[in-house]
Amino acid sequence: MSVIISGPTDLTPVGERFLLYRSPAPEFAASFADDVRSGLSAPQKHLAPKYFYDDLGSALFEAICELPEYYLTRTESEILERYAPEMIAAVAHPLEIVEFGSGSARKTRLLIGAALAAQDELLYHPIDISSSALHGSANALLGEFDRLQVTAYASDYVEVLRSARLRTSQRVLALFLGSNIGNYQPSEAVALLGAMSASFKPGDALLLGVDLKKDAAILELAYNDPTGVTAAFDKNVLARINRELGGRFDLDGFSFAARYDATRGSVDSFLIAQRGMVVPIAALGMHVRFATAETIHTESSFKFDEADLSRLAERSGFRLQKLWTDDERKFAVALLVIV
Ligand code: AVI
Repeated sequence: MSVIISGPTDLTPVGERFLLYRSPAPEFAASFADDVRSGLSAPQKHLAPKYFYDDLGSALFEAICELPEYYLTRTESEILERYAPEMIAAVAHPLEIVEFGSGSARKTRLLIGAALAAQDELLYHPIDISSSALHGSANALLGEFDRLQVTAYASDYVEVLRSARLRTSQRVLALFLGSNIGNYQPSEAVALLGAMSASFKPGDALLLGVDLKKDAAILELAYNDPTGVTAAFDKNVLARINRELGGRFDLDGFSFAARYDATRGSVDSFLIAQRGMVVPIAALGMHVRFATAETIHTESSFKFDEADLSRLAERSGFRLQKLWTDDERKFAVALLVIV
């Protein structure tokens, strides 16, 4: 299969079947500084979870996925292992796969394999903030599947959607796996899925991986893991401020806790100041003041039931067509179709 570059000229050929788009870096650097400034100036201090994922943060997240308490990744893989052919068969062919936040794409190979069992060739468009993750996953997948072609986007997926940079020509099966949608506040989730449905055609589909509502103790243990990997993952955002913005956070001065709020359906993560302190951040020319026990909200991880999913689909231009779950109904992969 040969690669034809048409349309956007900002795609760079990396290999015979691999094109890469790289978002201009300065945009990200500027938004990190702006978001840290506004988040740490707010009455309830907050930092956006997307900033967890520099190289160290991504490695810590991979470690979280291996924790016995963090059942999400494992359970989603089980569901895909069992139902990938059924999922692919539920969408018309030939299809292209677009993946938002592809990461290592380890689970995606199950869907790619199932798609290539149903059609001769496949175009896969992974979108991820980390270009090293894209290189690693694309090379592994291209080595495994010789009828696969990859056009990767090293960028924030909101930016890719906003810039209308994504070019697809066949039926699209989009993937947003790993409960990533859970890290958006409900109105943001509607806006993001709405942008996805607006970018594709009626009949195109989205496979959405979501963590299901369940007992608070199980949910909280998945985040308050006893080995402290999740705490290190959260504190890495402070380390990142130190490294990239000249911050002087003492990481030992903060503890970590995650609590399930059943009313909102969200596990909320916080870094908690262990004493009063003033933290300078040189690049921002600011000093951040903390009282003892003051919190920084670092992440919400929303959980869903079927009614939540139907509502989310309806509000964002989709219809919930099918739900695949594991035997214990811990996690679900939902097929949403654009109406
Ligand atoms: C990526 N995201 C779905 C994870 C979650 O479960 O909210 C991130 C995470 N945070 C702590 N552990 C895992």
